[in-house]
Amino acid sequence: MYRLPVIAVAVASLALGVAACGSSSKSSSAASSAAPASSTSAASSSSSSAPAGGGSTLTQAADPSGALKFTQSSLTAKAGKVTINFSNSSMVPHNLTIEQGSSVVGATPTFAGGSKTLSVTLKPGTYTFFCSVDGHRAAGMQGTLTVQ
Ligand SMILES: [Cu+2]
Repeated sequence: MYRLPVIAVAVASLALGVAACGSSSKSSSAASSAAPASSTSAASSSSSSAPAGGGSTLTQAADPSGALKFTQSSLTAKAGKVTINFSNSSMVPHNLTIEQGSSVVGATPTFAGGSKTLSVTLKPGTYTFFCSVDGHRAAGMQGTLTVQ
């Protein structure tokens, strides 16, 4: 009768242990202080060495007056975990979708009035961000995200 709780605790702590190990081994490398080698024209598409932990936080906003555009047409981030705080204070529903080639790598929900946070792990490269609401991208609601 009292074996069940013991097993449950064991399983739970095992899961915790695995999760802790996994996340710490990825993010604990304290190499983020090293300056990136002077960027020779963005041709390096290889990701041989794992990106250092830390990551970048970006902010982006939809035009507050309701125009179909973002306030910034280009964003730059460091490779690794990229967090984007997207705010939309207008009445027009928008989202922020990130795409590389034709593959969506992440998106916020569509919303109006407020802000959403999107976290994605990105390798160096050039990405496109846009609003996937019908017609908005075509109207100009897009830009470039460069990950270094
Ligand atoms: Cu939109």
